[in-house]
Amino acid sequence: MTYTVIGSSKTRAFRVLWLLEELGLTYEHLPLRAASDEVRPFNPSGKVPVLLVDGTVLTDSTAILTYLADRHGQFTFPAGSLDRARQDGFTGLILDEFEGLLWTSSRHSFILPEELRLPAIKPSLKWEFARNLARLAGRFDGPYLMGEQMTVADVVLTHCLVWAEVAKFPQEEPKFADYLARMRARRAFQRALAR
Ligand SMILES: N[C@@H](CCC(=O)N[C@@H](CS)C(=O)NCC(=O)O)C(=O)O
Repeated sequence: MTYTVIGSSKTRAFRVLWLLEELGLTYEHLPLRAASDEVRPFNPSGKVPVLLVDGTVLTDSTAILTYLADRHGQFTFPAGSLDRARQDGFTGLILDEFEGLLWTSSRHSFILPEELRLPAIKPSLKWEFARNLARLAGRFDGPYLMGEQMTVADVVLTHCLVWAEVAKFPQEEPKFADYLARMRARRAFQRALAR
């Protein structure tokens, strides 16, 4: 299998680079700019990440993470198990309750045409983010979302917490401050960051 990751580590491509590092796999990295003409032949929307697997195009970071975890039998519970259904529930929740808010904020900061940006939306996004994080903290025992096993849901959550820091979203849950520090200290995370 040859893997080629398209997208800079400053985008959601980071998730894919990090998981590949965790899995100890070799890969090529093309840090092409999101929404550029170079990306469109692979993904008509221009969105990254894209993963090429022996030339086959895979899109959407969560689908790519799930494929890699299933394929290599790590960072996931087996498909069809109840634990996997709970894991996928966490992944869906993170996309819905954290990534969605961050991405809406980004779109109203620098993605949408300037005349369509509504900065007034940001306080409500930040309020929701803080409420959702407090709610998740209430059901988080650690060390990972699913307990003792780190899964793709942790890759997505950690990436959202880093993104929240950059976007100046509130993160006042001590449990997640500790979690983020532990995740960041992972060698694979550091290697992906160095890309
Ligand atoms: N759901 C997709 C979203 C990908 C996405 O929107 N990526 C951003 C960079 S983080 C992008 O390419 N934006 C360019 C655009 O929206 O035009 C995924 O998780 O891969």
